[in-house]
Amino acid sequence: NNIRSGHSYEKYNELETIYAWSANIAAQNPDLVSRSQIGTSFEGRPIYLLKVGKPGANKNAVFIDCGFHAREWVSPAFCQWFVKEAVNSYGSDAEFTNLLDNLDFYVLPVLNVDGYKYSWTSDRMWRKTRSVNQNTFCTGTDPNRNFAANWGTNGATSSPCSEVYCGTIPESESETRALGDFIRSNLSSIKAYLTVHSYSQMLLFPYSYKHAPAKDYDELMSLAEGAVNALSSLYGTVYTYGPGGKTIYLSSGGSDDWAYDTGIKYSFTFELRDTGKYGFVLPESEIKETCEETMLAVKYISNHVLNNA
Ligand code: PAY
Ligand code: ZN
Repeated sequence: NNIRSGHSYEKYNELETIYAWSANIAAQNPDLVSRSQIGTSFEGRPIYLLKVGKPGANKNAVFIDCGFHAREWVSPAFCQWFVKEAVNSYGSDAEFTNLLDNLDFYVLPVLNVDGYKYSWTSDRMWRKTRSVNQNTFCTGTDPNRNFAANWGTNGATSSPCSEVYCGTIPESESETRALGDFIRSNLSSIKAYLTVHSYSQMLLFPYSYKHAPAKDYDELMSLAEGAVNALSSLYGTVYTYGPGGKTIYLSSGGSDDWAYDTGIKYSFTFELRDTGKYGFVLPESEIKETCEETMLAVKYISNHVLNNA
């Protein structure tokens, strides 16, 4: 696909390439895709959001973000893949066409744009944002510890040098604030919140900040089971699933718990391939299979949202 020379769905793309790709795919599919800027990063970069779906009145929406953590490169690759599949499937694949006719998908290809850039130029293992902290040379806040969900407690610290630094206040980061503001402004339509990370091969739902079960535990557990079964049906990839706090570890300030407590029932964190062999440095040769299998889980959840929300 030569939308732009240099862009490839089966490679990791630089930030500028993703920016150009997002402009182009919107320009080339105006009936299905539109791009807006929901904020600006600490270092001044735009944070773009794609709205994907056939325009219509009173549509419910599924929100998908990628690139919270800089080093999790397969995550932005998935968001790009999702938009490609949507535009290629509309009008030819009955299931996806139905989803796009009846739901909007908000796709945020890279939230932590400064961190993503830094992971290409300076430190492949960078995780956090790139905001400057007071009284230290340590840089950045963990965007997934920076939301108002038991903020600053389990699995987070107030030490700016930590990889899980929670920031000075909830949504202290321009990136998390932009996300929070957009979701609060569109709360009546957004029925699902999907945040895409790597790695571990897990599908997590609230809560991560405590062991107590969420009110919707039974429905979320069976939805996660169905989504994971769909995912595994393609290549046999083994996923574990369950509440974050019991399935991976306790952590506070996560966007999934915040979205859930804000009223978005269908709130999930995907941890894509692998289970640690390559970890964050998943080879490009696995992008295609990773994205294809993840599509099945996302479509499974979206169908449930369409039929139940
Ligand atoms: O919802 O429980 C949750 C989030 C858990 C993730 C987090 O720590 O924010 C899990 C990690 C991530 O994707 O950032 C997992 C990776 C492998 C890590 O850095 O430990
Ligand atoms: Zn992550």
